[in-house]
Amino acid sequence: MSSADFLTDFHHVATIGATPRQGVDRQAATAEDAQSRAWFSKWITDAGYTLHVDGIGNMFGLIEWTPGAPYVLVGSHLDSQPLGGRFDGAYGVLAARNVDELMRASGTAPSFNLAVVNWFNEEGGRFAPSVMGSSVFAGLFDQEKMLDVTDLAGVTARAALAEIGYLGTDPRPVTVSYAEIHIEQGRILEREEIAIGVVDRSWYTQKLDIEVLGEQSHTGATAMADRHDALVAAAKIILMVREVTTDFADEAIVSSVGQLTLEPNSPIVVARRVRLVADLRSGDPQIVQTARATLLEKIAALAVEHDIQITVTDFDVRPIRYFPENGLQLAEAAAVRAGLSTRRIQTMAGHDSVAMNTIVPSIMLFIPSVDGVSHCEREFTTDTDMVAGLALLTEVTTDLVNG
Ligand code: HGY
Ligand code: MN
Ligand code: MN
Ligand code: MN
Repeated sequence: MSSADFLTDFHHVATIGATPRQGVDRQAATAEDAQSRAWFSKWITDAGYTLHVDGIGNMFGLIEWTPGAPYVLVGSHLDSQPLGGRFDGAYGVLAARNVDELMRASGTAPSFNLAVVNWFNEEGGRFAPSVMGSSVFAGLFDQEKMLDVTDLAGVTARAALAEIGYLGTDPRPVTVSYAEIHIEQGRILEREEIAIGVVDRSWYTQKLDIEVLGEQSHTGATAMADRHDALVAAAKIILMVREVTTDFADEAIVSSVGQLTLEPNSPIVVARRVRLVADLRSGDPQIVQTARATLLEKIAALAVEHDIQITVTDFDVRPIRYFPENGLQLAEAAAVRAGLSTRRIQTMAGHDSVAMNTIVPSIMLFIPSVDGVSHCEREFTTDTDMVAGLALLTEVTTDLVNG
């Protein structure tokens, strides 16, 4: 495998579930996800790896150089957001698969074996919460509960995985360490013209599940004074979620409502029910807590003003997690060998490595995102930056495997 082979493979995978504007739509356990999984399975087995699929659809390609030795796990995710980017996740899976052929022969049998992983449902667009497969692997989420999670059409993750033939029963590899490379999805590396971000910690993130219950009525016959319009109140909440960030320094907290469901969603009916999901993230947990308290206060006042019922439930709460110092230094030393500039960086996006880091020492690496955009079809990273990252991941993995 050469970096040219890697690029050929990467640009081929970008055609699976491709969208009209150079994005991909491979939501977890959809037919498009199944296509990328089928490609991954063939690619892994053709290369002589053993394929395991576990009980939550995580896919592992195992190479056993040293019988009985535990595994260094390297990978990311092939699933995407709706109309998402073709680099998010897929880059890390493709890079991982190429590492074994590029690793420098150390002459002695490696201390550990290598496993390449494609995690189930990292994105959480169809089945919430995100980072699902790796969080089950790490014991952070209960597998059966996650398999019972439903999408907006009421389909369970279990049924969806069974439908595409990836509800597995294979054992999970005994893992000693984890490495992942990923696009930054922000604009720091690009702005500072740095080749590699070495992730030292994650942000504090949490979501608010907000249900607004008004009263369904006729948009024509109902007097305005008699309307209890759930959508009007929901609209005010959406603005509040954005405006609360102005209580703090610029970019100290980020928040948006990204998902809204509306009932009955008829042009001649005043809305009865709206469900909103708000995503709050900050480098400082206290800021999120303060913003949350402000929102709850304002929402309570809104419910009285509009004489409607509003319920707010916290979910998907993720504390800041720190990556181990020796892993950071291993990555930085490898980058020096590879001739790549680095800086330490806090990730604002969720990643499988953040889950894995709760059970084994993990290393998370970023390469630049053009314009810092992601989770959209415009997401872009250059071949040069991807190949540089592949070289670094190879160096890091060689070190990890040789122990
Ligand atoms: O949760 C996240 O931030 C990730 O992109 N799924
Ligand atoms: Mn990702
Ligand atoms: Mn993502
Ligand atoms: Mn992610």
